[in-house]
Amino acid sequence: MRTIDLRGQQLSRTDLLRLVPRAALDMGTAVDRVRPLVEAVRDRGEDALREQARDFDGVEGHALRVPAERIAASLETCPPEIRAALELLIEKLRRASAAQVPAEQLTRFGDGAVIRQRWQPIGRVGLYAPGGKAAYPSSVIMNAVAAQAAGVPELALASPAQVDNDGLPHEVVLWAAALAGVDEVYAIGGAGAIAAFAHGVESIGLAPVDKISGPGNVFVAAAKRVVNGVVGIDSEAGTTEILVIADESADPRFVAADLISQAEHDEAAASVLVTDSAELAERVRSEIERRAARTRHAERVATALAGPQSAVILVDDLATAARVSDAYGPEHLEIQTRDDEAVLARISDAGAIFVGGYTPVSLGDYLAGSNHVLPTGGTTRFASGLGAHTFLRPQQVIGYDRAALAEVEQPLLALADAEGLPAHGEAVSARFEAERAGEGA
Ligand code: HSO
Ligand code: ZN
Repeated sequence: MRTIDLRGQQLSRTDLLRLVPRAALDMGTAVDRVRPLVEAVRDRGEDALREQARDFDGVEGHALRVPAERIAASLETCPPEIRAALELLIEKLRRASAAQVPAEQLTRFGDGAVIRQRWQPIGRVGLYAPGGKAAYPSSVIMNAVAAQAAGVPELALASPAQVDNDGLPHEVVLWAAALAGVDEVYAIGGAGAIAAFAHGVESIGLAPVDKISGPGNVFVAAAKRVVNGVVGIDSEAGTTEILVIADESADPRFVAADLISQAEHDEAAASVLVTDSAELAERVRSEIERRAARTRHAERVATALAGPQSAVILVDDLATAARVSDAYGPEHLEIQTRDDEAVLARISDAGAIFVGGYTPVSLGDYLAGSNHVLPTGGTTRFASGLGAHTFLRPQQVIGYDRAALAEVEQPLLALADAEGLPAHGEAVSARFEAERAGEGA
């Protein structure tokens, strides 16, 4: 990991935005690469999907739609401890997701003037679970349970076809779909899946969705950006990032293990340590060296940690560490310091925040009860993680009676006049014309 030494410098927010490490492949480039794939699926449907499955997944002649019976039957091969773990995840996530559903709100401006704000679920949602370098049953559940908590009536799931599962998605993905109660599943991956959700694919009975959610690599995130507007999307949940703010009180073994854990996802994953302790930085480095060599995906981890997106950043104090973190806007932020709450109070931009030495990101990836589909690439400045709210739209329902309308008539006429739109005012006055004609007589 390279070192970025920011000590002894007065740095503005603009400086920090420039200095924080970022991935070599930016979203703009990824968007240019996936646009033709998305357009091919829009224009040629199933044929284009089959070409892409052959080129990217190495699969041909497979069923693009997984038969519902096959999803249910998959559970027969699910080992009991995995099933129990998936069920525990579902149960915890259901509780936390239910708490994300806001109650209907009522604002009264007098007796006959009421505004109701109701939260309306999206009608049909496409959920994506990646399947390239790993299988992601946990992501299936993160998506499905959040959508179900919102009351979404129709869910479709897509995950890449696997050579070693007869062109079906990973078997573990089918287990998760079965346990979460998702029975519309497609063996389609990457940008093609996003395009198929957005535009629909008639020949396989895939109707277009209203919103797409789910994590993926940078190309999946880019494809979501391309179809945004045709359909809604959740956040741009691209390649994983972890940023740890730690001081000398942190345990270097914990910090190292957590930085490695997210590097395991992808060569382009980002692991960043921000610390005011050069000594801790050194100890974390040697822990990483020791651990990273022994882990199963040692090569991938080494590439991710050596990449331009990963770094150890040295700062003068934890207040600066918080500013650096905000400039980065990490998907996952861990705080392991003497006073975590004080650091937390300084943080504005992060997808999810893991407080204290016993709250590793991988707890949140699986079983904290929180959702692991989170914004990346600095988009935490304006986007949030997935939750029931992702699938809900606030709708205002307005109801005024005659007296309440009469009460605002004059100021409304003044506004209509100010905007030069008199027919707007007349639409209100028209309701009182008959009465006034009577008065005048
Ligand atoms: N850390 C990933 C989620 C995940 N990890 C799934 C393991 N499985 C992105 O937040
Ligand atoms: Zn993870």
